[in-house]
Amino acid sequence: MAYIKRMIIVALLMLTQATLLKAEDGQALWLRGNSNIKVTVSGPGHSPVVDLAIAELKRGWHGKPDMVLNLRISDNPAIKGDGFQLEESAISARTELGLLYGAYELLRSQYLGSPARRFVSNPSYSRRILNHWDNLDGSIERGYAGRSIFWGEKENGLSITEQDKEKWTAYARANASIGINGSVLNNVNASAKILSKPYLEKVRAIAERLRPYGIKTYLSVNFSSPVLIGKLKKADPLDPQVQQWWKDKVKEIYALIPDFGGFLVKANSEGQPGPQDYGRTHVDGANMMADALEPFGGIVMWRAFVYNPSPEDRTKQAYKEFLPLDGAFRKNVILQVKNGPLDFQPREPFSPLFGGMTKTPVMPEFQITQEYLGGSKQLVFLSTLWEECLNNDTFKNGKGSTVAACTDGSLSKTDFTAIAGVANIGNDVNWTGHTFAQANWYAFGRLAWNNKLESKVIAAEWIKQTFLDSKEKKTDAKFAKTVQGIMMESREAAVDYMMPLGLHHIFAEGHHYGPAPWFSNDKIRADWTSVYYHKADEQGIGFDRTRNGSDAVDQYHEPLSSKLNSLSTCPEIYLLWFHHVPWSYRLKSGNDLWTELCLRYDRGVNKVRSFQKDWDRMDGAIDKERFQEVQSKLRTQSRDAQIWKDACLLYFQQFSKREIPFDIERPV
Ligand code: GCW
Repeated sequence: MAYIKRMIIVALLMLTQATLLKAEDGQALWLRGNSNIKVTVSGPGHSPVVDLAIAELKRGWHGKPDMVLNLRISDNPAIKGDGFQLEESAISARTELGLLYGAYELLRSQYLGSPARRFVSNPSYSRRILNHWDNLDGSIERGYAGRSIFWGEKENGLSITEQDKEKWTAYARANASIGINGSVLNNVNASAKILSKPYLEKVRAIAERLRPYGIKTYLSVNFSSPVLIGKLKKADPLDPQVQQWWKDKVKEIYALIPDFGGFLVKANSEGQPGPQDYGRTHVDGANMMADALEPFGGIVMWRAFVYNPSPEDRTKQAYKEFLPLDGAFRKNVILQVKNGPLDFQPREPFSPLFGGMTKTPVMPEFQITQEYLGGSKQLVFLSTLWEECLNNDTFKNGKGSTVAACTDGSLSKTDFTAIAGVANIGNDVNWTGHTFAQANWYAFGRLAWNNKLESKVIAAEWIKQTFLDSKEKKTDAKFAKTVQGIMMESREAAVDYMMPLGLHHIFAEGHHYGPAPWFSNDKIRADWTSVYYHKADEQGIGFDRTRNGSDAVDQYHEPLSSKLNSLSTCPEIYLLWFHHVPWSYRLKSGNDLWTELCLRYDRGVNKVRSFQKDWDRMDGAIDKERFQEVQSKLRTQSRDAQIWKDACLLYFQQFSKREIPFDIERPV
């Protein structure tokens, strides 16, 4: 009897194992919805995009069997751009692409088991773009998921294999499924070679693969290209020969890629060439390129990430540089601004340029790749960081002028809107290195489509599509809830164990992974060292950006500027960003600053340990391969969080000269 019982249990176990998703599912991202349920779909005639939409619906249908679904082009005024309307038996849109997006949305809601209802969905931004920091030799700047899926001089030169093409198609499909409609194929630290004939030929081949999925191709360009690959002596934007060179080049590009999107430019930033090399302004440089692109409908995304060696607080420089240029740019130029005024830190206040520029459109740049958030070693869900940025109130036109409203056209009533995310994609089998880094790619796309979506909803969607079967079981619900909890707390945990209370850029030089608050080197620029940012001394710690200090607070509108300026009203999450605070200062918790700092670091470490325990309990809920990968990475994260805490507390203790409280774990 006992034997039979045992056999039944073994058989049941085998059965459950068999229904678990397989490890290859990492490759399939959130697109595992194949089904055998029959549906009949009729479309408005044949075209590559409509045929794709129909094929996707047939492949992933999880709705009522034997239904007849209608795709139709409609001029319903409620539908905007590539938006769509879903009904029980129809998808309508103004454009064919809208039908494809509607198809993906319908499939997603079926898979997630959300009830079918009639609704319209319009994109928040008209351009939703990935920026690849891929170099032409196949390496990726700040990439943690292998080598480039586009380039690779040493391996295969400019040749293109069938495998490459399949990869590009899979890439395009994944992007389209979440609404991304543009890709910048190369690093903003751009090689001029990208504009040479053989590279443009390859760009054409890539564009052909991306086009059916509605993804436009863009390129990062080097401002000195006319000198580096042309025969010109200078790249002065006011020189007619230089202007002609760009016009000819743009013409050549459009002959190959008729729907080419435009240029992304990093100029006069971190050693890159730019118009200032010739005594010209950013406007002169951007407008020259804009004029060349305009006849073809192309745009210029001009980056605002500029800062120079000077005694001026680095976080103030971009605003000072660009605000006087507001309104002087051509109509097809948009300013691309990182979410914070410094550089993709675990937490920054929003960039004051979002609320500052009134005439020139501004687009947010988020970093999906985890340069400052643990690379592909750490589980950090970035959606909450972006949500926080988008929801910040700039007070540009009074209350409610959020970063989202300043950039999505709702304040300025423009259709020329865009958002960019620095991609975390490489040729690793699972695309992003860490399985959970896929969630950041997914979240970027979802927020770019709808900047009001909540991170907890995005997380739930991603978890179910990535790990779970469409038919929910009891164990699934437990897994989903646990993992959502981990994801939702992960970014705050990272802030706590790396840089709590507004600390920033105390990273080790170069790799930006571990701590080095001690890093200071007289031979390099002050703003490239950590001590510059935390300014710890025997009195206290933090960067004084108040009206008595660098006065960065006044780059924000009232009443925010005064709120940030005063120690008692400045939100504690930004305390040491804006204030040099005495060690004995009492925080809202009642603790003095030193004690609170210790508790925050400790809280961060303990959070990661709790993630480990939660994850361990999920053994058996998903395939072994992804389970073990995440388990092992959480171990690394937990160890490294402790290194952060110990390093920072022991270093800062030299200044605070206070005891580390005995109720937290002592540094080892
Ligand atoms: O975040 C910093 C990175 C650089 C990057 C630069 C930028 C592409 O450390 O690697 O260069 O910003 O955004 O231009």
